[in-house]
Amino acid sequence: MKNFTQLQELLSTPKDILITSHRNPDGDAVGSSLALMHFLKANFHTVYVSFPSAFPDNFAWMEGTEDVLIYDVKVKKVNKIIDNVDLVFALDYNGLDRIDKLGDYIAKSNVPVAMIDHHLHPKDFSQFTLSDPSASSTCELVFDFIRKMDKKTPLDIKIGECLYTGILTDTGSFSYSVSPKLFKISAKLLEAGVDANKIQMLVFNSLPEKNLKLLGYCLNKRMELIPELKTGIITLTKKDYEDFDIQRGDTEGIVNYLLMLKEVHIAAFVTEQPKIVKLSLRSKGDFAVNEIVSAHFKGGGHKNAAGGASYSGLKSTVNKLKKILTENFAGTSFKSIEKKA
Ligand SMILES: [Mn+2]
Repeated sequence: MKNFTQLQELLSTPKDILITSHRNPDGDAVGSSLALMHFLKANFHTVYVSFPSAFPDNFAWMEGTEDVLIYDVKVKKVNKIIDNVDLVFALDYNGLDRIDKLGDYIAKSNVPVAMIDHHLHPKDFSQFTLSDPSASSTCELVFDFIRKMDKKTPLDIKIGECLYTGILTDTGSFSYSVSPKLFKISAKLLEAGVDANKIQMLVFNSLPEKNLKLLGYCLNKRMELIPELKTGIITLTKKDYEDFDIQRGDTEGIVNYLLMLKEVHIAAFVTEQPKIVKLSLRSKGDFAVNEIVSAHFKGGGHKNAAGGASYSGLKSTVNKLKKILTENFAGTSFKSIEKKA
């Protein structure tokens, strides 16, 4: 970690701290933020947590969620907190532009920032930085950070549950981004008392009925396969959003179903939002979908999982994507990947 000693020094006496994570917080965002909150509180700091927007219901069981301040609805309160804290933690995002107006306010406040994150190409905005794109999750890095700060105290079970949740969701239940180190950390979390079955149930087996119906609809009515591009696309219109009463988080993970098909190497989930069209891309093997979204759809992410946006309509966005994939498919980069895959 860059400037770890200085951060350790700063945290050696009780401080006021704000922990932030990204919009549409996922298991890793919520888990890493709350785990760090519990750790810092146990070390006599005053800690606040704020996300730009609300988190899905299946994470509400984690201890501490009731204290999370959603910036969209608590702007003034959080701004006042930013004015008064000694330190802001930036977890699971790599630039203040990723958290919209919350990031603008933090940038203006000149408060020191400590970033812990695993996304590629971190921006230069933090005084203290733990950035490792090879890590499975921010939770994995928060585990490292906590152990580095305090080697002696046994890991608290509520910290363990939060960290395990982020690891579980960011690795698709240990199906990608895994490493020997990650399994060692996970083993330590289980030794601390984390019940892996319980968390699997709480996070993945607690869907409302409408989500399963929406998934069925996406696969049955909204899936397009393009064998020559090894691509699958699912689209949702504004009307679909109304018909299924789709809320934030309800479409999480749907794109991954496309990758279950042997012939699909690139998966796209394209949805019509009130003002923009959103794209979520996934891939198998070496095909870097983050390069596609950063070059053409004002987005970014990881090699195998990235997101972006378009300001043209749903159909023209899909057509643009197909054209880009056709060009990439003809290019040498994709052919070399095909051989490997
Ligand atoms: Mn993450």
